[in-house]
Order: sequence, then structure tokens, then C-alpha cells
Amino acid sequence: MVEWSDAERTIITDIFSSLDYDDIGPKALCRCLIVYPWTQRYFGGYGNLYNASAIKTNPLIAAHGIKVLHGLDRAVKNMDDIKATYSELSVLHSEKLHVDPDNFRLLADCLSVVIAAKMGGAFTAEVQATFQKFVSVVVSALGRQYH
Ligand code: HNI
Repeated sequence: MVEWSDAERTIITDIFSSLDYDDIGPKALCRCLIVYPWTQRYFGGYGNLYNASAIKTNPLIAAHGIKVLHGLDRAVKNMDDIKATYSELSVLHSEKLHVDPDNFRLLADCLSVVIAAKMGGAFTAEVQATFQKFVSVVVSALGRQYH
């Protein structure tokens, strides 16, 4: 069971309450697809992913980035039981989508980079440590049904 201090809860809620989902979601997913091109294989039905500019202007990718970020919302609202919150989503990614669970970490890292760029100096080491803890719990919960 993961323990969260009041300070950590505040940091996570503050980050997500000030987040522009429509901006950050697409940027994080695009970054993942560009930096780690093998992650594109799961989006074969999304049309043109030929190069970085095609990925960044692909409306289906943008919409999916927003959807993924809203998926994280559920973890923010259920910080004390992220594992159970994601059990169905983990089964979906494992059994139906066959997404290699290593990729969860890659997307989480891209999300950290995008949020850090947005927050600038406010993304202190303390904030980063807490955000890292949060995404690690999410990544572990999403990978849970793979074992
Ligand atoms: Ni993911 C569908 C959340 C990582 C590939 N994904 C979803 C949905 C949510 C979601 C929510 C929609 C489910 C539904 O329709 O019921 N995905 C998340 C979260 C993370 C994540 C919170 C990690 C932070 N997904 C990834 C990664 C990949 C990925 C790393 C591949 C590289 N996800 C998919 C694909 C779909 C998907 C593919 C289905 C898309 C579609 O068009 O149906």
C-alpha cells in the first residue's frame, strides 16, 4: 500500500488542477511516439504518422492524448487505491491491445518532460520526486494484470 503525505497529495492535486488537458495530453503522446518510434505500432489505424510533423498534426493522436490524460485523472481522484482503479484498464492494455508494459514508463517519462517544460521553475526537485512517485504507481498498476 502506497502512503501519501499531505504535502504529496497537495502537489499532485495542484499539478492536475492547473493542467490544460487539451494541450498537455497531445504533447505527451506525440513526444512518446516521436522519441520512441516503436510505440507507433499500436496506432496503425490512426492514419499518417510518417514523421514528427505528421504526428503532431494528427487529430486522432491529439484526441487519444487527451483521453489518456483523463485516464490519469482517475488515479488523482483515487490516490489510495490506484491499483484497483486501473485493474480493468490493465486487462485492456494487456489482453486486448497487447501493449508492451515497458511502454507505460516511456509515456510517463514524456509526460514528466512536457509538464516540467510547462511549469518551468515551479517544477522543483520536490515536485518532480512526488510526480515521479505518482506515475510510478500508475505504471505499476497498469502493468499489474500482465503477471
Ligand atoms: Ni493507453 C486506450 C489510458 C499508456 C496504447 N489508454 C486507452 C484508454 C485509456 C488509456 C483511458 C481508453 C480505454 C477505453 O477506451 O476504454 N494508456 C492510458 C494510460 C497510460 C496509457 C493512463 C499510461 C500513462 N496506452 C499507453 C501506452 C500505449 C497505449 C504507453 C502504447 C504505446 N491505449 C493504447 C491504445 C489504446 C489505448 C492503442 C486503444 C486506442 C483506440 O483507438 O481504441
